[in-house]
Amino acid sequence: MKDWTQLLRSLELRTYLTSRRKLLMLDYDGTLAAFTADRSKAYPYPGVRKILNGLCQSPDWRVVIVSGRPTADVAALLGLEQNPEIFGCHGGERLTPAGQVVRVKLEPALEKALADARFWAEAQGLGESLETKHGCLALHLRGMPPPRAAEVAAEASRVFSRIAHAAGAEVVPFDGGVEMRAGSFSKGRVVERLLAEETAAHGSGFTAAYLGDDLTDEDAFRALGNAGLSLLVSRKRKASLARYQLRPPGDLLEFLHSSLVSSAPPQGMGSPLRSAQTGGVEDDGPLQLRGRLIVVSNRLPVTLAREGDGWIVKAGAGGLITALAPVLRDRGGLWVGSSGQIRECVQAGEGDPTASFDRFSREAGYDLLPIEITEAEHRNYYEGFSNEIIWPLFHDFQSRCNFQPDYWTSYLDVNRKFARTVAEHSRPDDYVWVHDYHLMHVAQFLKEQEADRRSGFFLHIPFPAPDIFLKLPWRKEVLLALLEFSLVGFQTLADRRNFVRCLQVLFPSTEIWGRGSVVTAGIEGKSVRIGCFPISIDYSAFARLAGKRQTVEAAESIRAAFPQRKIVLGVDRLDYSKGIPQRLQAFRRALIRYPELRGRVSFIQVLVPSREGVGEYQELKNEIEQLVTQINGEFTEPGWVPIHHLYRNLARPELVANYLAADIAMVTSLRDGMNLVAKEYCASNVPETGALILSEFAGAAAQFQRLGAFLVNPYDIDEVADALNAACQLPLASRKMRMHKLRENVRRNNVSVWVDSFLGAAFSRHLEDFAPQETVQFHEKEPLTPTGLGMTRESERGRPTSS
Ligand code: ADQ
Repeated sequence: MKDWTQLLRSLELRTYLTSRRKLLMLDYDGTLAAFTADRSKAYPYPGVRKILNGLCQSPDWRVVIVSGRPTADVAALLGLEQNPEIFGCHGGERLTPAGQVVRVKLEPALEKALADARFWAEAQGLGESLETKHGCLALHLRGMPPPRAAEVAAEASRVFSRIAHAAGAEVVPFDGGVEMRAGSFSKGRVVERLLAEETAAHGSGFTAAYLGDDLTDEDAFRALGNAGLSLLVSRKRKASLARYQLRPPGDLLEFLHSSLVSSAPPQGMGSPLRSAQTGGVEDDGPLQLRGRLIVVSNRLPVTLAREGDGWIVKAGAGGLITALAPVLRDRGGLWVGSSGQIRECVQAGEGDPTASFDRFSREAGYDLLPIEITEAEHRNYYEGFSNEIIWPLFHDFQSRCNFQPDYWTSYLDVNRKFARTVAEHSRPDDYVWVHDYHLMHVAQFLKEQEADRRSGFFLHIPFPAPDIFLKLPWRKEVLLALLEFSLVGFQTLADRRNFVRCLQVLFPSTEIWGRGSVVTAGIEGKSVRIGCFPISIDYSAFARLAGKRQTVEAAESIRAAFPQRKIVLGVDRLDYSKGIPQRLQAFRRALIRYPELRGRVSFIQVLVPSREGVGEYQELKNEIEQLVTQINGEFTEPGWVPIHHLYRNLARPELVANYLAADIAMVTSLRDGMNLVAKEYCASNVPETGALILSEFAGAAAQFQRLGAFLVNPYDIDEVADALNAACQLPLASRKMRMHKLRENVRRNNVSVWVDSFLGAAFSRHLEDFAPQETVQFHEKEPLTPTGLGMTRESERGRPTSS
């Protein structure tokens, strides 16, 4: 059974809370109120009344209490301003919000059986412990010495059962006694009835949850099944049909409070941002973001295009902008970044596009603030320090580093320039979220300029182990600069651990507190939160596009160009970290080791031009082209060319059509922060027939390892060749099972969850809410020996379908 922190992060909770119509079914004793020796004093936990009062007034909610007690008892104990609907006596009576009581008619035989049972119990001297209810008789044993209670319970069960049998009544133990009741009364039936009523009124447009604590609630959990959230309210772990456990009263109150503010997601799911607007509870709730969100990145996430004589700014297609735009819009935020194009346009005499940024800002509902970067800065800060030092070093390519001191000074100057701009355009209550390795010193320079802002930093690329990081001539300065942020976020737990180890090596007095994915480090009087937040994509945007008729047709025409062949796809930005030559070598190796693949597999490698000004990238491009030519020269047969190489930027629909057409995606980076292509491929694979070969050294591997991706060491070309062969041979059912799990993972952890969890960690008082993340388990890799099932027949291959 999963706990509250897992429920908090679950899609189930999100789905439940975001539905228009919600049915909330609650047991009373043990669930909303603690058991007491005197049953007439079992009042709700403090805080419950206030929340239920709020929920009962909301038209979105139908709150129903389902109790074994008579309805009048429950109503009196609850003491709400307006009564919810109450089913008492296990469904034998119903109290409507208008105050009307409706009772189920009892059979004479049942009434006689109840009277006989009462007679027997009174004769045993148990009259004081009896509770007579409509259609039920309960014998309460709470407060009796345990051995005596067990003895009485056993005897009463035996006698009650004998009496009940002929009358069609039931005898059921409950937490604290034993009860005889009409056979047709059960909480499960109440749940079935409520679900039927809601379905009749709202079709599938409602969600449901049931909260209960004891044996009588198990019927309700069973009746609810997968139709809603089943929540066991209990301090102890116990066997139950419920899927989640809430510990009372803390978890219970948080759940109810999340329900009350459900127009905003609950704590840990971004509520710090949104509950401020919906009036969330302040005292023990999360810290609030009161000001605006200021996002800072090297480049603005927009593209500039010609429109007539002028320019038009369009939002980029990346997941980051999609996820952040609503938050920025809600809070009237600001995005600060360079736009090299402004300078280029002015220089080329094509006019000044600055005004088009203002126009974009007005329409988007948040501001774009372009920063001017000079050519020298571009060379030294961007191409130099960022891409000739930090990029290779952090990707473990230390021998590619060019540790030029000039690069360092330029890097600091540009970071200071960014900080100055942020300071000028922000206020003390704004939150500054800085992205990536180009801007690690922004918080430090904000402080230098006495601009006191809460700030967080997210590193999109890996963080290296100490033996590599220590090579950086400015290692202490970089670490100290990062410690000026109040939250530093990484893609994976392994990156976060590397960072902590580097701190411990360079600052031995470093102390780390906490567990889970966000911890706190104390260093030289400073404290900083350090967490891991695996980035993701806008899952539904990819899935939706992949389901469109035009995309499906485009995918079909790609497939038609490769008849009767498996399509293997690689999609990368041109970069040495992506391991493209090694992948081509592995493909060649597969054709040698598994000659039966020849003529049956076609490899499409899509490369997006990148950092074309940097010499190394030009060399890499040449190396890839030579390899493609060489392998094609070696294996091409009439009607079959092994490798198709595309060197261009693809528009999103074309990219998704390629994802949809591919049987296998190869993501074999030598090192990668996360790798979004892996996630995009899965999201786009709507028929769930594809297979993913994934590098162990991509951040995505930690999440995908146990879900059926083929994990490979990209340097081991034999292993990659084996994986390719195994993926080709994988039967349809296994492919479907694996891809389904992968897609579910991406769907649940989409980019909004990432934004929410980062900002949640920046503002939450409860860092323990952030559940631990997985790391790659190198010893758990599945063997890649051929399954012996042979190549899947073409007829088995799931065809893309339109939605
Ligand atoms: P990148 O190194 O750019 O990102 P990646 O995560 O794979 O790597 O993202 C590449 C993006 O480019 C994807 O969204 C993909 O769709 C797009 N793309 C690739 N080829 C394309 C083509 N030919 N045409 C159009 N689009 C193409 C850095 C880090 C990663 C980290 C991300 C996000 O290096 O490790 O995952 O940031 O944090």
